[in-house]
Formats: sequence, C-alpha cells, structure tokens
Amino acid sequence: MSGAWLAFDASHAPVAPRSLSSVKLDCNGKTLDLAAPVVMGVLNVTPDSFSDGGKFVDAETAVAHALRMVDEGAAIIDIGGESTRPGAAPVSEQQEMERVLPIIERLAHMVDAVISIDTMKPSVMREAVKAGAGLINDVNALQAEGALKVAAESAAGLCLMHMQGEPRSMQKAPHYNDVLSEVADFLQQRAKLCEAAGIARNRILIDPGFGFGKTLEHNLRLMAELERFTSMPWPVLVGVSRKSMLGALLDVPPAERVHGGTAAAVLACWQGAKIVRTHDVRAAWQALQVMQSVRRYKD
Ligand code: PT1
Repeated sequence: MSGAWLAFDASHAPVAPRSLSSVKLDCNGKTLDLAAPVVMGVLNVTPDSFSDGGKFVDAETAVAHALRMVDEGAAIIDIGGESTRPGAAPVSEQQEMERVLPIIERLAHMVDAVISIDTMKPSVMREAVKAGAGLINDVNALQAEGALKVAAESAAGLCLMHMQGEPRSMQKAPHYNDVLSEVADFLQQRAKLCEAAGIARNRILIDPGFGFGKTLEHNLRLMAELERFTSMPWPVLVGVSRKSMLGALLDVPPAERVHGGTAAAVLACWQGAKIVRTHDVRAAWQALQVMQSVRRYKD
C-alpha cells in the first residue's frame, strides 16, 4: 500500500485520502468547512492597492464592500492594510493597525464569514485576532521575529505562503533551480515548524504564492502541477486574482482580468485547492458551483 498521500508523510498514521474525508479549518471559534472549495474576498484598505487603488480606505465604504462580498458568496473576508503587490513599499505598524482594526471590529459582529488579517507583522496579527479575526494570512509564512509565537498563542487559522524576496523587489530577478520542489519544501518546512510549536494541523493552510518572486513560467508551472501541493496534508489556498501573470497572458489592465482569473480559480480547485482569494467574488463563486457540481460525478 503506497498511495502518494501515504508516501508523503510516513511519520503520521494513515488517514483517508482527502477526497473521502471532510476537511475543516479551525478559525478561532469558527469552523470553515472545506469539503467543497470556498471563496475568500479581498478587502484592501490601502491607498495604493493595484487593482482597486484607494477605493476602500474609508471604513464605512470598506465595511459595505465586505458585506457585499459576503452576499456574493464569500466565506472569508481577507483584510489587508499593507500592499504586497510587486514594488509596494512597507507601511508602519501603527498605520497598518489604524487601517485594519476599526474594520475588523465592526465586521466581526456583523457577518458569519471568517475575518482574515493579511499581515506580516506579529503585533498586527495579535491585535487583529483580539478584534475578531479568525485567520492570519501571512505572505511571509510567519518568518518575522515573534510571528510564530503570536500565531501559536492564538486559536486562529494560519495561511503560510511562499514568497521569494520581499514585495518591493521580488519581481526583479526571480530564480529557482526547481520551482516546484523549492516552494513545496519551503511550505512543508514552515507547516511542520508550526505543528512542532503546538499548532494543530487543522489550523494550517499552505499557499504557493502566485506572483511573489515568480516569473510567468514559474507561475504557470506551479499552476500546472498544483497537485504537488494539494496532495500535501494541509489545505491549499491560491490567489491569482487580477495579477500580472494574467496580464501577461491577456494583455489587459487589472480590472479586465476577471474572466481569466476565474478560469485560473477553476483550474486550481479542480486540482484540489480549497480556498480561492479573489476580488471578484461573484464570478468565482458561480464558477466553483459549476465545477463542484461536475466534480461530484467524477470517478
Ligand atoms: C496571495 C496573496 C495574498 N496575494 C495570500 N495572500 C496578495 N495568501 C496579497 C501581480 O503579479 O496570493 N495569497 N495577499 C496580492 N499580491 C500580489 C502579488 C498582487 C502579485 C499582484 C501581483 O500583479
């Protein structure tokens, strides 16, 4: 008996293949059912966000946009106060807190959806969870000093993402000898470190980090071989929405990449990804309803 799902991690007792078991993510008191893929809606509260630049800085507007995304089918709202798109500059801790905390505080009482905090800073993670966030989404995979401790002391879910370099310079000259192995090894190592720190497996997500220190070819290879990641023991989140990999393929500006991004979301979830991070919730939700309806008839 040597299915790939067993061979991957022999140190743990065999479990049913993912396709036969229910996948749940613990998010600080809320439980996300990932038996079927779900949509994470993007709520940027940065003045320089690449695809909805500055539109949601005002708290009222941000809350209204979040409510609309929930209405459109988002199971998670991902709130970010520091842009991580290529070339973006870092912001101060205080500025980031001022942007995200008022919105988390309001939303936490208004929606059943899980509130996610998109941050690399341990202090922001801690305050956001206190304010009601159920998921810590860290594009730096908890590598900042103190981040792992804050995560371990919380009961929040965690998304560990792969990035080569840092947002400001990551697209200058991305290089890998073997992008699949390097990204997979990194994510496995970070997830194992979390588990060793006492974080339960059902609190952990992994994310190959599309567009984060990757050429178009790297991104396409990761997408084509996503099963390399979805066969690992942690549910996979993907974010391709409006990114320049789509721009390179379609030659259109971010707001016109919705259809291409929706196709990419389906490709990812067909290969077993469980969460799609997107600006275009309605489109992704519809596409995933169709995909999942078909998938139930497979095998
Ligand atoms: C992501 C992600 C994220 N992406 C997770 N969090 C962004 N877990 C922010 C471009 O190439 O994929 N996973 N948080 C947004 N970052 C980018 C990166 C935006 C690249 C645009 C590009 O255009």
